[in-house]
Amino acid sequence: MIMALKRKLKKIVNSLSIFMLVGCSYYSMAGSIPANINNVYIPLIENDTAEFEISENLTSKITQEIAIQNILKITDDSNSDSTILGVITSATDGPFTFDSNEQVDEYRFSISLKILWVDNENEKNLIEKTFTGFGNYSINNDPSSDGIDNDNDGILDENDDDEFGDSRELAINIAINKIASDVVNSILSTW
Ligand SMILES: [Ca+2]
Ligand SMILES: [Ca+2]
Repeated sequence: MIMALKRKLKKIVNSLSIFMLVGCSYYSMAGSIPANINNVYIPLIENDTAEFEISENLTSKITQEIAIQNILKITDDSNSDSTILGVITSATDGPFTFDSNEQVDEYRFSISLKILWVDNENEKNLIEKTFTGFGNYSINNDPSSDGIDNDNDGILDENDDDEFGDSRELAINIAINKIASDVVNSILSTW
């Protein structure tokens, strides 16, 4: 199954290069989604990184967001109208900012996910794009009192209902939620 998907991915990437050579735009078939696309199959996102679990969490979050937005019917049948293939190409976790004593002030957890949304009947890409999400955190303080706007929404610490719990775990979830929301917006923008 995975091998078949990989072959398919490779085939798509190859045909994509040809498109790029002849100068066609490869991202987004702006305008309307093909009438033949009613459902989507979302296999487990591949993980090229050593960061375990984010693959399952990303896959279920993206699936959940598509279901909530009621964009496309989710199917577990690979003979679907369309397929979303994802590969986590990087996951980094490290010092992001330093204070005046050169001590780490903020850490940043960052994930990059390459997404292909494929029209299976016509064997073409509806979306081919890399999405990035990140969350900032402190290893010394709780997210609700670390002075960091962890989810980058302009609301800080105790004023933000989203800033609580384990700081690194929160940063990972923020990154995953951001990517899932951007993927859904990207699908919607092809309408
Ligand atoms: Ca915030
Ligand atoms: Ca905070």
